[in-house]
Amino acid sequence: MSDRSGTGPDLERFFASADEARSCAVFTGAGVSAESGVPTFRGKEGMWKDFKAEELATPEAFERDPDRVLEWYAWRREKIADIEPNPGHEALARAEERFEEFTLITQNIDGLHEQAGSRDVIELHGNILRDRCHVCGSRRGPGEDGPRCTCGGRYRPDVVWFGEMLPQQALERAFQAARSADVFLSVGTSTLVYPAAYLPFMAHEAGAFTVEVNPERTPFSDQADLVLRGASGSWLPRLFPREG
Ligand code: BV8
Ligand code: ZN
Repeated sequence: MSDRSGTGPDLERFFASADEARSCAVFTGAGVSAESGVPTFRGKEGMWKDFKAEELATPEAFERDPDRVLEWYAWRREKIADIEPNPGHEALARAEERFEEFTLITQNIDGLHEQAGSRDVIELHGNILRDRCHVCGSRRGPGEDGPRCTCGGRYRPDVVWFGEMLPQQALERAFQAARSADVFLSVGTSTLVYPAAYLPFMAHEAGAFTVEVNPERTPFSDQADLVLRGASGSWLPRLFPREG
């Protein structure tokens, strides 16, 4: 039997729904990686603070001054080069076994969910460890360098910039998972960036038991069935404890 020590009324409600649930979907944002040392976007130590997102994370910025944008991403790759998954990532990797159907949807581009053992992660905003040709879209993994693709186009990080479409298939799968989840968790996201931020609202509309895990309020807080105010690294291992 899993360790449900320290179960208060909040966790009771979660376990009651989770025990009944056939399908679970979890939606994560930068807050889940904060405890691994990755700065969030909009927090006080946020990485946007020296730059405006619209300035750098856009195709216009890349077309106007590619070197400046690539320098910023090189700095970010530096910052996440030797980070490790934290107990929150590990708990979500364990959560897969707990449900007949489990979908992990992330806005994060740091690859930490896969590193923690999560399989089949839906990366709505891409992955900073890969490059993509800005012209023909062909991808390459980390370590391959040289600025240009064989088609002549410049390589850029394989992430979704403001004003760019999200990968259509990934978005469709995420919408489907939100609509069919019995339990939906929204963890570590300011719930400000669309269309990803539709997901918790869609799950709530479709009747899922919705949980928000975040030390601060978000636009979704009032609709969530259960709000767990605090860090994902401490709440998630309690929601998905080690078995045994
Ligand atoms: C689209 C990848 C249109 C790149 C990112 C004007 C012009 C153009 C578009 C728009 C516009 N106005 C609005 C839009 C739409 C725009 C948008 O939503 N803007 C917002 C700001 C209003 N969206 C887009 O542009 C999207 N594309 O709409 O295309 C279109 C339509 C048709 C045809 C063509 C085009 C693309 C959006 C994707 C942008 N890419 N990142 C990169 O990273 O460099 S966004 C960026 O924000 C990251 O992906 C990040 O994941 C995402 C969301 O942020 P969060 O993850 O929530 O992180 P944040 O720091 O905000 O919050 C952290 C949270 O964690 C906080 O709540 C904090 O309390 C909590 N926390 C802290 N510590 C912990 C914790 N929680 C738990 N535990 C802890 N320990
Ligand atoms: Zn190309």
